[in-house]
Amino acid sequence: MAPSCQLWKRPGPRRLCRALWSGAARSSASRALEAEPGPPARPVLPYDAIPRSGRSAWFNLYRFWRSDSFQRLHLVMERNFQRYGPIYRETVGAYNTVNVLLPQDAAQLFRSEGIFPRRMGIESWAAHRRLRNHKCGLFLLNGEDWRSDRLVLNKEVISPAGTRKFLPLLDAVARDFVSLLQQRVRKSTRGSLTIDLYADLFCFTLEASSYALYGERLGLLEESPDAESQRFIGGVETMLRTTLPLLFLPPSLARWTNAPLWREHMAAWDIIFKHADKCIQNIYQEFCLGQPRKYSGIMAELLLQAEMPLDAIKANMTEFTAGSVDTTAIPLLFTLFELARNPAVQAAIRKEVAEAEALGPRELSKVLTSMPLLKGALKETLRLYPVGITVQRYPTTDVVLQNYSVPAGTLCQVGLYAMGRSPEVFSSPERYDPTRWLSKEDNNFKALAFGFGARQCIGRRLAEAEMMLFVMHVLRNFTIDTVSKEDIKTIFRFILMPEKPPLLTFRPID
Ligand code: O4T
Repeated sequence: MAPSCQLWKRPGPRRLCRALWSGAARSSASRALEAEPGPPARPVLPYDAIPRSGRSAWFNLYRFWRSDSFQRLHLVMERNFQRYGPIYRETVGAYNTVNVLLPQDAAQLFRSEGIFPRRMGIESWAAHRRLRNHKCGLFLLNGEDWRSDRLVLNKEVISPAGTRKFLPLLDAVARDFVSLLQQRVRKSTRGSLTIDLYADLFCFTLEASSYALYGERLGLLEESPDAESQRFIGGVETMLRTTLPLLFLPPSLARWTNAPLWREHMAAWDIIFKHADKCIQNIYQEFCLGQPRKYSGIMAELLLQAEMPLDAIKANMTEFTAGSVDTTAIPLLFTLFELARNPAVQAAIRKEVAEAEALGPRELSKVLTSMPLLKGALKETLRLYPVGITVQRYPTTDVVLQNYSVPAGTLCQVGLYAMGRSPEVFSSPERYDPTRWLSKEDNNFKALAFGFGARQCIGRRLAEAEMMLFVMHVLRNFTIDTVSKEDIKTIFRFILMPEKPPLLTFRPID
């Protein structure tokens, strides 16, 4: 394929393309953070000169709706970048955005996000909270309300000290999952296990997150996982799937044009809140009867600290419970698949895991930091399969992106799926190569699946630890293989998902 730099048939000197791909551009992302941007090489172009995809907003919305393009939004964006260049404007319905994909532009958005970073709100989610008189959690809050909750939650959820406390809980669940796999292998005559792990991975992430959040096991890794938890997992999936079509329609319009979709969305939310409420009531009751002596999860710490009212704790615990299932299970599935079809990478990581284990029993956080190749594999997975396909920000000041002036308050998106597969950003982007993250090469603003800055994903450390510990224990005990070496087709349902989960074969390592 021609270097896609030439695919960008946009006006502007060809030397611009060459300049973009020289080392100069790459280091500019890091320079962009230090020095104030120098005077623009050329006069800054006006906002209206930014290339635009499709003309009429409402026709675009209709086209998207008819061709169900919402589920291929990531592919539509990738094609648009190839057609219009590294920046283009999109208007779909009432929704107008400037899309970029180069690290240096992500750095610019970071520099102009202000102290209350914002992403596009989700009206159907906020409408549910109002209807049911629930408080909003971090994801839906903005401004001072967001910041005060975030500062309290950071200590227990994402700080190194907070992470160190919940690591042992996640490790126990990862070990139990491996025991469950070993049990199943023993039952099969062939001494191996070929399985669609999709449902089991959701059970693992729900079990692990619930243990870290509430300090109690749900018992999902036994042979007959409990029905109520299965309903919850289904509820999260339904809620995410029904979020997408509602995203582009104002809820009032959605309510009477798509009553069934709206009803399904509300019902899914009610299942989610019911489950989270049960977990919260259990621990709150025990907490009132006697404070726990040892660490028993994030919620207990928040209750002990009493820096946040109970209804705010509940709103955020509900978001963490529901937000930590699919968003961690799906990258795990993609990682196992890529390790299965890249046996050399799998062997190298298995060797790294064995060497880390040979260093003898140590604090888990030290074990995890001694496996850079495994960490790199997770970064490769999130490069090729970013769970959230964009990072959104509203710049608080006018910002210059690709030499165009973008007014403050304009919704800007970094297209992560397109960035991760762009040969202008990653050499041989199709290769699953964890070592690319180890080199001293400038990787600034290239690993953005968890966002950046003060509003980056608060569940980041929880998700990374769950994935690292899971893959570490699985590779220590099994080889992973897959029949189909073909790429997995992806669809976007508010999170990026596999169209069809792959079959994986696990063989015990005696
Ligand atoms: C927003 C959040 C935490 C609730 C139910 C959530 C979810 C969920 C999520 C977590 C990343 C994302 C990406 N979308 O880029 C995919 C479910 C809250 N969540 O899945 Cl109550 N991490 C979503 S994003 O717009 C943040």
